[in-house]
Amino acid sequence: MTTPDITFYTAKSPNGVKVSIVLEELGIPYKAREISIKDDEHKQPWFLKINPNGRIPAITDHSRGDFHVFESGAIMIYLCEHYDPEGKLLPKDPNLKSQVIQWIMFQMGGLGPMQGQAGFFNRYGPEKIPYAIKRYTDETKRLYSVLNGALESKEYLVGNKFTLADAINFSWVRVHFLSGIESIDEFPNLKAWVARIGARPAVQKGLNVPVPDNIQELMDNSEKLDESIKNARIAFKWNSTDEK
Ligand SMILES: N[C@@H](CCC(=O)N[C@@H](CS)C(=O)NCC(=O)O)C(=O)O
Repeated sequence: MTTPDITFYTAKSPNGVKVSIVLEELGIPYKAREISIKDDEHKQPWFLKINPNGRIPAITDHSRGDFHVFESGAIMIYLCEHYDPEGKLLPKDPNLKSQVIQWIMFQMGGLGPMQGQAGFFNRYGPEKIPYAIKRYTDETKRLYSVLNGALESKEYLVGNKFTLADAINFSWVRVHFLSGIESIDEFPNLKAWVARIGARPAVQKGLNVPVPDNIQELMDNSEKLDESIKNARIAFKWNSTDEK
């Protein structure tokens, strides 16, 4: 196995911490490079060469000829293919591997986009549009119910051990509150799983990259929550309905 030498481009975000959780779980050395969304660093020509989609996260693997990877799910798979020889997070068994990839696709194509829109319309957007709020909140909750069902009598989504399937979905479900879904009490398996995954030491480390995690503080303090929403609106230029 090549000795890893990775730069991890990220910002405070559930898509970013998916990757830092994997880096920490696998003990891969990396340098985190915080990208300033507020200053549009992710839209600069140098960064677009790394991620043509102009979004975080992305990585550059210097030990493999400065190979760039963008899209969080693809980065997680890449890291396992090169730096997880035992198949700790991405099993070698083809059926288990397929199941993990199914849950990766579920998150990338479903949960992330739906919960992201729920958050936008519930908390961050410049207008409150009831139909959009209902549509994305209902769909996010439906996806939570799918996860809750899959976790019936199980501690992890695939093969009775922590894998990429858990890491990728956990990073979004844990911030349900920021998306306007105040509680997940109606999904008891999911709630217990969030606590279980969140208690892993490597997950805790990953959640604090590139800046300390403050989700609990935001849940406990409405003034801090309002301030954080205001800052996100400015950073992401969500203050008006004009196109960016
Ligand atoms: N599908 C992409 C989504 C990446 C994404 O949307 N990243 C957000 C942060 S969570 C971003 O960079 N936003 C910058 C912007 O909207 O200008 C992935 O999973 O990597």
